[in-house]
Amino acid sequence: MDQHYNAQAIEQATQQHWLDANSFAVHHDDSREKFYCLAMFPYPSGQLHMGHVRNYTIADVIARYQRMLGKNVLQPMGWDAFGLPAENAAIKNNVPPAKWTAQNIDYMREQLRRLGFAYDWDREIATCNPEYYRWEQWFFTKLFDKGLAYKKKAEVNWCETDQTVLANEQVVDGCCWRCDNPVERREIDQWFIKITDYAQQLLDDLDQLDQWPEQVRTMQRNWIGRSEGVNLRFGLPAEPGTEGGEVEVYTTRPDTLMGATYMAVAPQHPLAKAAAESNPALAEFIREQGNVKVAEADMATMEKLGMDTGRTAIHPITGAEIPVWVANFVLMSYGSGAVMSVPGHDQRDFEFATKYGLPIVQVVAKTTGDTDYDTGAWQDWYADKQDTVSVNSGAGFEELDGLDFPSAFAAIANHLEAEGKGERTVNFRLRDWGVSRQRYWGAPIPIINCGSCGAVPVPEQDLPVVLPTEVEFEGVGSPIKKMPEFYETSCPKCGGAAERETDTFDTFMESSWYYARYACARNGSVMLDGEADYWAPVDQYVGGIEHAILHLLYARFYHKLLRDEGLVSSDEPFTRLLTQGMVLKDGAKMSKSKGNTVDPQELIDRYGADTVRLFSMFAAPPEQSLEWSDSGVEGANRFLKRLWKLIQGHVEAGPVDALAANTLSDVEKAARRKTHETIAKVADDYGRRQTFNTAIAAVMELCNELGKLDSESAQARAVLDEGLRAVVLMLNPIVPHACHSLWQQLGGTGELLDAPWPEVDESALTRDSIDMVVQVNGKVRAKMAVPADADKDAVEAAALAQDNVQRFLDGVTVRKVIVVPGKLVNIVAN
Ligand code: L3U
Ligand code: ZN
Repeated sequence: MDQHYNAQAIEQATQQHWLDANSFAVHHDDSREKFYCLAMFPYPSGQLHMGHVRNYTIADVIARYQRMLGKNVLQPMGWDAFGLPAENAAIKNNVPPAKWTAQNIDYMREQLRRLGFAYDWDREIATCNPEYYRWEQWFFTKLFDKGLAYKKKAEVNWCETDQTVLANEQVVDGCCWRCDNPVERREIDQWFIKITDYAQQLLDDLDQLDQWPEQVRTMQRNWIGRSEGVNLRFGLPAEPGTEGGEVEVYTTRPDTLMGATYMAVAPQHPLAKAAAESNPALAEFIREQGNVKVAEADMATMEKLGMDTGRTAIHPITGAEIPVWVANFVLMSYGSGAVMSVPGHDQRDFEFATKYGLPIVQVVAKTTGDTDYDTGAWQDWYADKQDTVSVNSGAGFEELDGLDFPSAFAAIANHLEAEGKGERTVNFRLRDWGVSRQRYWGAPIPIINCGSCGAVPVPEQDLPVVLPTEVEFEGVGSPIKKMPEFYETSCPKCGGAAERETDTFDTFMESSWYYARYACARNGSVMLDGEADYWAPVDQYVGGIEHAILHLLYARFYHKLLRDEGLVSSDEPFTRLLTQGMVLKDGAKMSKSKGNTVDPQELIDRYGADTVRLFSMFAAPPEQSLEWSDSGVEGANRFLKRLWKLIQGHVEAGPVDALAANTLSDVEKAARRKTHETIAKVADDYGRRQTFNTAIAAVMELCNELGKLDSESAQARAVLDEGLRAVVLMLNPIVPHACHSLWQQLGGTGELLDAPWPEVDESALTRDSIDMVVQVNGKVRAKMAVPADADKDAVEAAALAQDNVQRFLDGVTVRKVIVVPGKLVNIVAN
């Protein structure tokens, strides 16, 4: 045995052993419970970041722990290989994205191996391989056939710098999530997938996900944004040159309809355009607004501008005529492009009305708290619908006054429905998923555009549509858009000349189903086979909170699509979710642009993988951010050295007697109790709480305790032996290389990877005595040890007998003695 802890040698030998034994390859096994543990696969950006190390260590610890519980554990790894970074690097360094990506994958794979992660590499996938994306293309044609994929012209977020369309979610504060430049809006032909058809299911099934962080479920709920409201119609009187008719609006607050004092329409609304024909100023305003490109995310904060159309609309209940305005914050692409404005109870409408001198009417009053309504200043309660009643409903509608929100909602909705002027409707904030990207480095959209047949899906036998990888970049545009040999083709339907779609898929398409493909990664004849249904759903998913909405929602949606295609039978892809926190340095997020990164490779080279793993698990609970600390890394390394020395000393002292538990001294009993208490705690920390840092702290404490045992006593050495074996088993998920070696040195049987998790000996947990606190009138006055089996009277008597307690009871009368078993005694006296 090595005198000193030599991490590099130990880790190399252990990894070679795992490699030779193919230790992490797994197969279908119905005799054991399966456990599928997955960490979000990386973009092959070049090298591992400390954030990756943290993410993948957490998942590895869980996987290894579950394996010790006897489960059939799958932990795969792969590459989210398409996307902008490869393309940008290609443009910058003049290397084709395919080559750049392959090099990065090779380097990062080596780094992951060096960290000792227990991956079944036989299942590795890279999403840029045609063997992978062909199935995505195939599935898209299925969706097309079902009417779930469709093409439409739509206003999109356009990044001029990256020359691409961005999903709403990729726009952060009005800027591109990648390059941070301001985003514009444009009209362009796009492919969409109908996630809105699944909005209700996606919402309802959140209730099943009781092992997800509540925060993530809330974010998804808000993103889906279900609302119950009313679609209602205002009349339009005929005007010179127009016939009149109706304008439809949607509102979630029909209870405030009596306070609608004007209507606002989008600049592109037909009504606005018609009115502009005889109103040059209005025409100019509309033209100006059409030129302003505002990202959707900025709509809420931008300056609100409007102009009167001179037209009026007829209130569906009162018949009153209200003015119709054009407003820049009303979007043609949302709903009908028109809204009813209730300035009394909507802040945006209030600001607009104040600015343009439109009437503000209070129709809802607060029944609790501050209830003064002042049209001169907005107060947040004006928008409340709780503890409120309707007021000022107007002559003839007095029966509405005094109704609370649900009753007023119902009364008005009923009235509108009876009159044929509106219907109750459920609305979602969620929009269909735009999957087209005008970029090169992605999976080609398997569609052929034919002049006579329109969009025709590529037939199954012609898949995959392979992305050419021998390409040259001129500027940012996609090279395949300039390659006739790629896009010139013939129509599968009519045989005429036709052109391929040159847009590629959003990379979230690949990451929406990769977890299922790992189950049958090498199956070349189908997308998913029975193995997918054996392994899915993922039992534990680990990844960053930045994916709380997009990726996790798309993957949930995709899983339901796969289910409805008969490819899996579960409803949800990820049973339990852990979202790990950021890695910070000096309080800031570690990032290349901030120049505050710590290269994990340097640390591995210097201290070894186990130290890096131990530090990243010890420094913080997984869901919180981890503050980088050099001394923390050194501390982790020192602990491993001490553990190594402790076990070495023990082993060198020779064979150990059998443990005779009922002959132990008090000190030995206490040490043994600590061992078994720690086993129970660590199991709970790993399994239920997932607080690996407290587990490590408990093991460290145990090591300290064990180190104090008398090395001359045979039974003390037996206790130590039991304790050290438990330590090695408990630390195995976190520092598997060192533990592999230590296990052998301790004479542990079999492969540590599959050693069963240590059992808690309940009899070792019993205590002879318990430490209790004694208070007099709530102040601690004494500490005492009482026999563990002492009854209440005995505890009371012992408490009263304490010297210091007696001192405080001098001259007063004991009124009451409260005993909290195992903890404290409080004596009330005066
Ligand atoms: N390929 C995507 C990705 O995020 C994942 C798909 C499933 C959509 C975590 C950090 C990140 C994610 C602090 C970092 C995992 C960097 C892979 C990464 N990570 N920090 N790929 O390569 O936590 O949250 O960007 O779970 O600085 O590592 O990240 S990735
Ligand atoms: Zn055709």
